[in-house]
Amino acid sequence: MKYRIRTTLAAVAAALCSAQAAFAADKMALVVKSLGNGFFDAARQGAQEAAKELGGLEIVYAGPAKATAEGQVEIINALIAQRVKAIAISANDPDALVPVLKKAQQRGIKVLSFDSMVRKDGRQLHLAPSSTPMIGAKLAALVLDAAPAGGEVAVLSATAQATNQNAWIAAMKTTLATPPYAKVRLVSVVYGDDQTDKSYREAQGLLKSHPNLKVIVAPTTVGIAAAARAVQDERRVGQVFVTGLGLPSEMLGHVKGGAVKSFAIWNPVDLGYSVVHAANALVKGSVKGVPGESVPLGRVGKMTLDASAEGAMAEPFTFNASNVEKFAKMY
Ligand code: RAM
Repeated sequence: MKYRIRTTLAAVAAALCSAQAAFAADKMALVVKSLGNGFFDAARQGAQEAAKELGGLEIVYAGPAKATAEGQVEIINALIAQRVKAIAISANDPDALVPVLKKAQQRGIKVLSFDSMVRKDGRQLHLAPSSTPMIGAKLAALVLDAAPAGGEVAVLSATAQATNQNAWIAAMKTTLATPPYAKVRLVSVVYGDDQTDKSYREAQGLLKSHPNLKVIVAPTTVGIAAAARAVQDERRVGQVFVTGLGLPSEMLGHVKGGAVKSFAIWNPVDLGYSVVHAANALVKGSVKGVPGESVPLGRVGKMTLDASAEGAMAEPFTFNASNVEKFAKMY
């Protein structure tokens, strides 16, 4: 009996394998700003979870070594040749990718941006992690949490062309111009290009050129970790506080070490998961990317597209010594 069950199982497994070979899985590409970024690694994990849940999908994860639009253009051309069904991209430039993404759409590929937006005519919809004004207000609140008496503040961003960081910095400036922030003075904005080394050097430069600096606010997970390390290495813990958008797993040591009091982020696993659900709805034709549409995001819920076919996932969540350890195990 036992033997017969085993044989049957083996036969079923063999049948499944040949069925899989006969009906090759649909390929869906997740194109990230650059490889080696923990934020996108977490998004990839979520994308794979969604692919498994939906079935018959294969995630092609790709990104250039450095966060440039040129690198992403090359990748998209290769993906067009591979006949992927959908391309979900976190863009290194809102405009430079539009021509190649239009070409992809002409070949029947569904295109959406997530995290960092592509201009409206280059994609069908955009999945933002959270609303831009909300992220801007959160960054400003974090600055005041780091330096309640105000003082000099500098921004360490990602690349100068990044749609998401530029929009968040603009929104933060709007909030900083309101009365509760009268004592906060923004002295500099520098770019670490989402490279650890360059971000570290830029943070060191800020510490040198602004001896009275109170806060470095980095709206990038790569930048915030590098800035915290620079503050620690330069023995400025307690004088200069680092805040912004970070991964609990990468910030735990810096919260414990005192360079960071608090920071924020949304769940990057959920972001990757949600974008695959949105891409799948475009491929299936149940979502077209028109304003007002409701886009199903699986276990995350749904989002409604605004007049620019943009939707937001969730509110940013704040971390500090009370909760960072728990979330560090997740992302
Ligand atoms: C970096 C990237 C990404 C951004 C996060 C917060 O990992 O720049 O685009 O969303 O930071």
